[in-house]
Amino acid sequence: MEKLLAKVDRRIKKLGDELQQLYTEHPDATIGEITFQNLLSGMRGMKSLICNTSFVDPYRGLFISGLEVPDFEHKTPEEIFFLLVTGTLPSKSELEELSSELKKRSKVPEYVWKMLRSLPKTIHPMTMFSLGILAMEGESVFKKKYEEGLHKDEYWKYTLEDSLNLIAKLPSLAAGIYRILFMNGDIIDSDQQLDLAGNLTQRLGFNRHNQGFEELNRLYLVLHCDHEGGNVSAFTSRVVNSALSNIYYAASAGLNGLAGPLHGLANQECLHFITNIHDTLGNKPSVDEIRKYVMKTLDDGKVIPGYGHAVLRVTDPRFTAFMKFGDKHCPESPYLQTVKKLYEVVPDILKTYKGGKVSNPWPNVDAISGSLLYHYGMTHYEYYTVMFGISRVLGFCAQNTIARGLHQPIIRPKSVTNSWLKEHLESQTVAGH
Ligand code: CMX
Repeated sequence: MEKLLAKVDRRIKKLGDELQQLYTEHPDATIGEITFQNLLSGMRGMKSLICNTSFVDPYRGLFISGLEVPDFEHKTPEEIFFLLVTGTLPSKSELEELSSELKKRSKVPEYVWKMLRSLPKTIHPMTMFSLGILAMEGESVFKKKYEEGLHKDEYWKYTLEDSLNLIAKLPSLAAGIYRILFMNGDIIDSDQQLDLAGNLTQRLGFNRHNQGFEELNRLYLVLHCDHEGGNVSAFTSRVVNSALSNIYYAASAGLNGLAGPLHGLANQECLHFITNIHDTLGNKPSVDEIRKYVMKTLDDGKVIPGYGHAVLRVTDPRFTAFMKFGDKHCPESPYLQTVKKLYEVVPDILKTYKGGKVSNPWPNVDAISGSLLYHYGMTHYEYYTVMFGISRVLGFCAQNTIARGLHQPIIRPKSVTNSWLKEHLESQTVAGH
C-alpha cells in the first residue's frame, strides 16, 4: 500500500496548496450567483462543491485528470481507481501493489451472506447491495481509529483503507446477490488469479470466455466509475461522509440515490422499455413504429429512459463507447438494433417536445448499457444498476478520500422558506426602485 499512500498523500498536498494559494490571492472572489431559478430547479448548474477526481464537460463528457472516455475506456477498474484517487495512471509496480491488496481483502464476511439469504425474494437487488455494504459497517477501520482518537490529518488514510477493503469485496458481494436472487443461491469462490472484472464474471456464474462478456463487464466497471461530485449518488455519499460517517455508510447511502429511476435505475428502465417495445411490436420494429411508440410514451406523461442529462448537452461519450463495443461484438443483437433505432428518432422528438423544454435530447450511458448485458444472457434487468453501482463506488471512495485529506468541512447548505423568499424578493424590488 506504500506506493498508493505516497501518491495520494502527494496529490492531497498539491490540491490543498493550490486551494490555499487561490484563496489567499482571491479571498473575496465570487464563483457564481444563485438565482431563484437555481432554487426551483434542483440547484442545477450551481457551483457548490470541489471535486478533482473527475469533471463533466457539457459538450465533451467525462474527464478523469485530463483523460477523456476514449483515452481510458480500455483500462481496468483497478487502473481507474488509481487514476481517480491519485490523478495519474499506475505504473506496473503500482498496479501490482493495488491488485494484490484488493485480492487479499476480497472475502465477504459470512454474516453478510446469512443476512442477505434471509431477505424476501421480492426485494430489489439494489436494496440487497446497499444493505450488504451497510452490514459491513462494523468492519470500518476509520470508525475504530476515530473512537481511539484519530488526528484529522490521518482521516484520509483510514478512509482509503476502508475504501480498499470495500472495493475488494464488491464483485463478490454483487455476484453473490445475483446468485441468491436469480440462481440456485450457491456462492462461487473467487479465483485469486483474476482481476475485479474477471472475478465478477466468474462469480456471477457466466462462462468467462463467452464472446466478450468479461470484456463487457470490464468496460461496464470502468465507464460508470465517476461523474464529478454533484450527481445524486456521489453528492449523497459526499454529504454523508462529510459528517465523518465512514465509507460503508457513505457508499450505501450513495447507492440508495443511484437506485432511483431518474439516475442509475434508468438502465433497468431502458431495458424494460426495449422489451416492452419488442413485446408490442416484435423483435424488429420499424423506425416509424418506434417513433409512434415514443410519442405515446411521452403522451402518457412518462420520460424516455436513457435520454437527457443534467449536465451533458451532447451524446454521452460513454454511450458511444458502449456502441463501439456492441458494433464489434454483437451488431446483430435485436436489442442493440432497437437502441440504434431509438437513437435515430428520440433526439428529434425531444428537441421539440414541450416547446423545447428538454435541456438535452441526446442519449446518456443508460440508453445502451443494459442491452449489451441482455445480449450476453443477463436477462434479469433489475440487476443492472448493481453493475453500475460496483463501479460508482470507486468514485465515491476516491472523492471522499480526497475530501477528508483536504479537511473539507461538514456539508450544510442553507434552505429558505416561502416567507423568507417573499420578504427577500420584495425587499430587493423596493431597493431596485
Ligand atoms: N423524456 C421526457 N421528458 C424529459 C426527458 C426525457 N428523457 N428528459 C427531460 N425531460 C423533461 C423533464 O422531465 C422536465 O419536464 P418538466 O419541466 O415538465 O418536469 C423538462 O424536460 C426539463 O428537464 P431537463 O432540464 O431537460 O432535465 P433535468 O436536468 O431536470 O433532468 C434527467 C435530467 C436525466 C433526470 C432527465 O433528463 C430524465 O428524466 N431523463 C430520463 C431518465 C434518465 O435517463 N436518467 C439517467 C441519467 C443518467 C444517470 O444519472 O445515470
